[in-house]
Amino acid sequence: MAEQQFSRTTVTAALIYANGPIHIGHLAGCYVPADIYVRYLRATGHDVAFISGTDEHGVPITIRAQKEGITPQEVVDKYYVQIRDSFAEFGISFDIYSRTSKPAHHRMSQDIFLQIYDKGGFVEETTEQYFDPKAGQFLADRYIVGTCPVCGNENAYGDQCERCGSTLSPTELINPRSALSGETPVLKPTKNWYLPLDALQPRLSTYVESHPEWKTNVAGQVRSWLSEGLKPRAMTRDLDWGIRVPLSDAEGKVLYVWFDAPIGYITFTQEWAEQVGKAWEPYWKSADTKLVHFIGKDNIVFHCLIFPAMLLAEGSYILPDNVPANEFLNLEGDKISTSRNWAVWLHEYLEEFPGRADVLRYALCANAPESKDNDFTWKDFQARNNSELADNLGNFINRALVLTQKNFGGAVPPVGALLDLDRALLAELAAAPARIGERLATYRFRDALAEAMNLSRAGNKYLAETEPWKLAKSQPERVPTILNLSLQLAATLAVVLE
Ligand code: B3M
Ligand code: ZN
Repeated sequence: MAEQQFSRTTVTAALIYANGPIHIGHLAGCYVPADIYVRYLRATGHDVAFISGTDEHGVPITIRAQKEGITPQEVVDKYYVQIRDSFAEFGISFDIYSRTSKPAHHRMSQDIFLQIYDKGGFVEETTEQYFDPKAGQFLADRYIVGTCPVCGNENAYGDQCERCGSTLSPTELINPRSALSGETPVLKPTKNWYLPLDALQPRLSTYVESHPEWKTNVAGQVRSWLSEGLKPRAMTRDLDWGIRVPLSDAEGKVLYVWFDAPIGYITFTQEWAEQVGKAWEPYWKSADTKLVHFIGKDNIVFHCLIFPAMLLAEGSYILPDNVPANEFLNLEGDKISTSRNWAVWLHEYLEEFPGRADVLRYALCANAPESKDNDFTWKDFQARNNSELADNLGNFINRALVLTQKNFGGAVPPVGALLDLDRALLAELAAAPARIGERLATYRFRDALAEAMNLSRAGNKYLAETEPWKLAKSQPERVPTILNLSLQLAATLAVVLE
């Protein structure tokens, strides 16, 4: 579908759990590329909605609350504000940054659940689930840990193994234990509503096959899940923190957090559209809308298979056109970890380097884990700041502007007769925006940035070859042309880097 013409683009960036601050791994994996893509679309005159917010349900929130000795509501209130403010200061240009705890989102999630339910889209099933008698509650998702049946990781969660990426059900874990009490849980029957991913698999396969342009790291994961065969997945949970299941026989049950969270993209689009006086439906229901989800690689299955399955079951929504997920960014050779406090936290960076958000944006884009895991090191950050931003880009812009100031009082001088090297530079200038744009449009942000920096390099080479600072006496008629072209290049750099 690469050639399809779209009238508008809905761009989402993952709804991070409001259970901790933002770190550079989140930024490199999802938010910086999403922001670059949106800025590119806006700059080229596209109609775009850039949607994000916090995910405020699920076990990650209640576990955090237990750790901090506060209520789940206090957890999400605290981190929502911190996350929202640090993104704003960092310059991520969301159209809306909302939260899934809002009543409108509860209603939207329940409506979509009921739409699917009324169509007979769920399979109702009573199964034996793990229960912690000591804590007196069922152990969903991260409340239960055990050994991953796929890779042997001893600390896999009940819903997913973070080491190998497999999606799991609690009963698949070997040696399960409660994350609440550490006890071995008992099995107890309970009723839940399942999305029959097995029955939806043929339609999901057709959908995935219609997108051969997906990144190889994304397509590879998706194909491997499909080839293993999808299994029904419960969309409800026996928990008390979350959105109530809107059925009379579902007392004490909430929607699975991965059911309600992606619906947040829809709710927030609606909230944004109301604020700006637009209709929200075209952004989600028109075939000429391109829907793009930016996420990290641990969220691929949910965005490429489970959310599309929900949307197919509901029936009135478009499906994601692309899910350009990045891989992980490590820090100084070690996996970033919130629990081990091994991260560069965005709010701390902004305090330590006031006014220097763009240096971090630059380093994270230049070194983005687009096709494989990558490493962030402070040495590399320093080198990029000094030799790329200062010595290449800063040096060129500085020389072009200072020479213009000195020779022409800051006014743009006229172009005179052109030499071959002037024409070559103009040709490079003319070709650059399309070449960079083509890379941005196809989610190759590192390449796009490298091309922009090559343009700056070409500017330095041009100045080194023409040496306008030496020509005031010998060839004064050349100086206006050289500086005019240099300023054109500086302006182009400003636009493409913006
Ligand atoms: N909250 C996972 C995470 O924070 C999850 C993303 C939801 S996107 C709809 O990493
Ligand atoms: Zn595993």
